[in-house]
Amino acid sequence: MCDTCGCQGSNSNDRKLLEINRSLLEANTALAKKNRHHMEMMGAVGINLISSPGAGKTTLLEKTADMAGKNLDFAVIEGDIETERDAERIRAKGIPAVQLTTGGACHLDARLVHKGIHLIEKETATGGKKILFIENVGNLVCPAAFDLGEHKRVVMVSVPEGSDKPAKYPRAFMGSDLFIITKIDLLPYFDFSIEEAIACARRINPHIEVMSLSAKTGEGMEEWLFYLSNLLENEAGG
Ligand SMILES: Nc1nc2c(ncn2[C@@H]2O[C@H](COP(=O)(O)OP(=O)(O)O)[C@@H](O)[C@H]2O)c(=O)[nH]1
Ligand SMILES: [Mg+2]
Repeated sequence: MCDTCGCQGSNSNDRKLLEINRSLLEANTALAKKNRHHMEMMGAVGINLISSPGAGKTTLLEKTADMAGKNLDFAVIEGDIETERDAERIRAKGIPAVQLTTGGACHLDARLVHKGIHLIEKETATGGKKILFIENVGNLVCPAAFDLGEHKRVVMVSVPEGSDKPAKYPRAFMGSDLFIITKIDLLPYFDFSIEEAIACARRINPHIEVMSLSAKTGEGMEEWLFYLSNLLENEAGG
């Protein structure tokens, strides 16, 4: 019984909820392991892109296609609550893309991504090393809790969002390999502090790599392309 209000039920209900959540997450982790193996069999390195809506995930992928051209083999699994729009944007660049819609859920899970991997496999050439981007649903909270089977997790914050976001959404930074500060062409118009954002992120995750770029002007994009080609060199199995 709760000492403060005398209620009976809430503690046992909370415990049941926790148990359900735990078993859901365990099932997700098991399926994520299979996804990772599946991607490795395809010669693919999976990258899970996490950010708030509008931070520039799809634009970064479009610019990656523009700048890398045929030098980088990649495909995209798009995640959104509704619409095929992001997959259409990627396909317009000549890059294979499939769209997953969650119908309301604020994150992708390993089960949906499993479906996406089967769909994208039909769209991509067999053999050769490739990057498989998974653009998560725009949200800095729930996607952080779900392993999709990716090899690298990239968290993005754009300049207009403010440099305090790593401190406010620590879980997204805790589990990420790379932090990208996007839209740096807008730095003159916002009081965003790159130093503060990096310091916040590294207080949470001292090992997180950091990059800053603008997909609009192309500033910082070379470092990103270098990061991707290194990944293909060192991580892809195919
Ligand atoms: N100024 C500026 N705008 C950007 C940049 N990257 C994306 N945007 C804009 O931000 C908006 C959201 O971008 P989008 O890629 O759809 O974000 P997503 O929801 O994270 O996929 C669009 O209007 C883009 O044109 C950038 O580097 N600089
Ligand atoms: Mg998008």
